[in-house]
Amino acid sequence: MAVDLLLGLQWGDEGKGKIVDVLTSKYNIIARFQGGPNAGHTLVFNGKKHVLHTIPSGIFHENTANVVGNGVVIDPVIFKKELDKLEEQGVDYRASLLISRKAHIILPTHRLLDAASEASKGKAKIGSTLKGIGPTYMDKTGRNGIRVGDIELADWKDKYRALADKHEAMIAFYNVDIQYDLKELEIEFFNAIEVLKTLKFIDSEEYLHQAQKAGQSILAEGAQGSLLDIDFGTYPFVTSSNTTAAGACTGLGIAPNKIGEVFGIFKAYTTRVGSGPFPTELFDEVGETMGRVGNEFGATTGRPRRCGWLDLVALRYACQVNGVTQLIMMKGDVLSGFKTLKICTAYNYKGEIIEHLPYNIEAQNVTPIYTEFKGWNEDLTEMTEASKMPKALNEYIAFLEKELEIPITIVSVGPDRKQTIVR
Ligand code: 2SA
Ligand code: MG
Repeated sequence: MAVDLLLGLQWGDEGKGKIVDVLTSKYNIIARFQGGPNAGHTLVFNGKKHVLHTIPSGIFHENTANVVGNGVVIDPVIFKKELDKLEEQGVDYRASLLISRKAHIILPTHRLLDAASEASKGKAKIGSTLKGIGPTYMDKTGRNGIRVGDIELADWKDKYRALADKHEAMIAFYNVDIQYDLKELEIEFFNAIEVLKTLKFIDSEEYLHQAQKAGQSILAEGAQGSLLDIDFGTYPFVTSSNTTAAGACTGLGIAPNKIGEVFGIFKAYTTRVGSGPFPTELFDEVGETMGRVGNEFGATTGRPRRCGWLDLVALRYACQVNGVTQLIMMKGDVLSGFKTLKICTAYNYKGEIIEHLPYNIEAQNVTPIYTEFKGWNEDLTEMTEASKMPKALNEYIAFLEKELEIPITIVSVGPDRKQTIVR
């Protein structure tokens, strides 16, 4: 069976966790392929909110296997906290949670390096989540990283020490004011490593290959969003992994010809957390309302998210890079009550009208060109049928489908599993 992908098409926080949770009953396996504890996937069901960072969003379903793939970076300390939360809720993850031996480990010093790098940049900082993501992927591509499989080896602590010592020298080189007690951090780290060791480590590419051969269905769950992709995002204000479809191939060992549906998920408007260009960003009360009604705060860091109108130029680009076959529109309910809605359909880029995403979308080069739409006042949060959707919402959706030439098959109207309209 083909492997389906679910990817964020904007700057993250599109609602991937919720939709994976909604779709999980159709799949035998949910697999994460990139990112790590920088992600915050929020799921709401039975009146309770759950936030996952590294663990795949299928974990609350019995009989679903959850694979943390080779492309993911794992912080044992945060991972342990996630496990503790699951245990508190009576979720039995022991049989269903599988971790790739090739996934890289985030060390305490990676987190410190992230902080030092950000502090050294001052105003030009990336606005990272400070989870050590960048430094860990640097060690991966620099061929210095420590992988999950290493901690099964007798001498891995020597490798750890050498790397942590090098990191300390690097932190000193940044010459910024970072206070830390590595001894203390290491106690927590090595305790968490022992917990990690009690879980099932697998050769995940082989596991997924055999599962596929046996006819099992697999959904690859993306983290962050396409515009945060290390290659195709708004570099350098991006994360350090490939968040786009190709990342699922390298992050799980899945061949491109084994990919089936590509679910692209986007918000009916746009948000971004952290620094970097955002052409349709709003600094007025419209943006403020979106943030308030949409409860736009980082699920990992609690930072307020910047808000703005839907950017079709960027969305078109993301659909193209990912080969999206079905679109899922989130948070339609948040747009209820606006008299007029806007969609950015082109950019004025240095005086020229363009419809593709240029190399540089910094504010001084790009002015968004908008098409206006009539708003709707109906509360959508109780709506469960497409036939009940207001006319203006249908027009908004029809316009996007026509422009993107991809069907919008799901419209989400609230954070709960139940607040989902299938079209
Ligand atoms: P990092 O930590 O090195 O990956 O940060 C680099 C940039 O990537 C952005 N980034 C994110 N953007 C949106 N959501 C993310 N996850 C959390 C959430 C974020 C949070 O679900 O809300 O809680 O703040 C995420 N992870 C990374 C980040 O803001 C930087 O711009
Ligand atoms: Mg999120």
